[in-house]
Amino acid sequence: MFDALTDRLSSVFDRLSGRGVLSEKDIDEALREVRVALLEADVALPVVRDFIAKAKEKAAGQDVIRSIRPADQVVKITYDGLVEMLGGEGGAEGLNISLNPPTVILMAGLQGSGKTTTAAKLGLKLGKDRKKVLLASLDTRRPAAMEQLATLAAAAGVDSLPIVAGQSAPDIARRAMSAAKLQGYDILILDTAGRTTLDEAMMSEAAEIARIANPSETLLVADSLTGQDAVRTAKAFH
Ligand SMILES: Nc1nc2c(ncn2[C@@H]2O[C@H](COP(=O)(O)OP(=O)(O)O)[C@@H](O)[C@H]2O)c(=O)[nH]1
Ligand SMILES: [Mg+2]
Repeated sequence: MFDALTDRLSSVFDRLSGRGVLSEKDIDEALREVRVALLEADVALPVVRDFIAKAKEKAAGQDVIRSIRPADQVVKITYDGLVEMLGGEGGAEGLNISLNPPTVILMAGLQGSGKTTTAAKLGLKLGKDRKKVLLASLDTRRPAAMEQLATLAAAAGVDSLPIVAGQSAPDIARRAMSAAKLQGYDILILDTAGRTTLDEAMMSEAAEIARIANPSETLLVADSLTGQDAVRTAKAFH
C-alpha cells in the first residue's frame, strides 16, 4: 500500500514541480490526482474525502498560488495531512505498561499476518529496554508454531514459555500468567493463532484468552497490503 502510494504521489509532485506558478486549477488537479492515488492504495473513501477537503482548505488559506514555490506548498500540505492521518508527528503511542507487572500484551490478527514475528520483534525491543520479557505461544493450530516462537525468542535473547504438548490455548494462557507472575517478568507477550479469514471459533477463543489474561495492550497485526480490509478485521477483533 505505502509503496504504491509513494510512487503515485511522487509522479504527481514531479509534474507539479516542473512548473513555476500554479493556478488554482493546477492545485485542484493535483489534489484530484492525490485523491485517486489514495483510493488506488485502498484507503477508505470517507478518509480520502476528509483528507482532500482539509488539504483544499489549507491550500486556499495559505495563498499557495502567490507563494514563491507553490509546488512545495502542495507537497507540504499533502505530507502534513498524511502524517496527521497516521496519528501525528511523534504521535505514535507508546505501549501501555501496567503498574503491577506483568504487563500482558496480546497479539491478534489473521493467519500469516506476522503476529509471531512481531511478538519476537517486540520482545527484542523490550529486552533492549531492560525489561524482563516472556513470550508464550498459544497457537495450537499451526504446526510448529510454538517452536517458531521459541526459536525467534532465543534469537531475540528473551525467554519463552516451555512448550507442553496437548494443552489448549486458554490453558497455556493460564500457565503463562502464573509463570510470569511467579518468575517476576515485567512483560508477557501472548502470541495467538489466526485463521485465514475471520470466524466464530477463532473469535470466541480470542475473547476467552483476553478474559483470562486481561491484557494491557491488544495489538492487531495486519499485512500492510490489506488496505481497507484491515479496518474490517480491527473492528471484528474490537
Ligand atoms: N516481508 C515481511 N515479511 C514478514 C514480516 N513479518 C512477518 N513476515 C513473514 O510472514 C510470514 C508469516 O509470519 P508469522 O509471524 O508467522 O505470521 P503469523 O501467522 O501471524 O504468526 C513469515 O514467513 C514471516 O517471516 C514483515 O514485516 N515483512
Ligand atoms: Mg504465528
